[in-house]
Amino acid sequence: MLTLYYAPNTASLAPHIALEQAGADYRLERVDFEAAQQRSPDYLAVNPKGRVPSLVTDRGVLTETPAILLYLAQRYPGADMAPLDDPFELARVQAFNVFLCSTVHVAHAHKHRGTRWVAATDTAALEAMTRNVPQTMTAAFELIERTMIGEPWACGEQFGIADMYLFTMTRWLASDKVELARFPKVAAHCERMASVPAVQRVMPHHPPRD
Ligand SMILES: N[C@@H](CCC(=O)N[C@@H](CS)C(=O)NCC(=O)O)C(=O)O
Repeated sequence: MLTLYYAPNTASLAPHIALEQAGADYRLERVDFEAAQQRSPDYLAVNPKGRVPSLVTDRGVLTETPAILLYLAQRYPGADMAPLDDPFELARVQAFNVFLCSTVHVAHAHKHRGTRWVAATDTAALEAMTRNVPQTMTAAFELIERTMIGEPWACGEQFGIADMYLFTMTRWLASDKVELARFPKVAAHCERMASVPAVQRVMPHHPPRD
């Protein structure tokens, strides 16, 4: 039995979809951000980084969304969530996901989590970081739209872990004040994702948040 520590509509949506797509035996533990539960001693004992997602496995805890997604793809090969037998194609999927993790997620985090980078007392810097989020998220999604996204799925023919992660971040655009309609391929991908049964099953756990 796997346990996914999650918070609604955060990066943890992606592994949640993967667990559902895989038909995995799992349970959910919600981390209440409003109560700052991610920084509670109990949760820090699970994940010292104080972030979600965390996946508790029979061999220990996994963190970092791209790592969790690849683990699930490998643990459930029958679900065909990544091109496991093709090193080049698998590296392309990882490149997609690492870009989402290291660039898009970090750009988005500048909105509310600026104190990771500057002092909490530096309100001018924090406000400037928040103000710039629409621009940095737009730049990242322009790159995805123009140079990265495939048809019909993020990496081409095969539906899988990059789709789950891209969908997760696409859903952040509205709250980041970026119009999805600016990116027709990403918008079509988001619509396609909404019709995937595994996505439909998890969405009640992930209402939009600011
Ligand atoms: N690099 C990590 C980032 C995880 C992360 O920052 N998650 C956010 C939610 S989307 C979080 O837990 N934030 C809580 C906080 O910063 O206090 C990953 O890819 O899993």
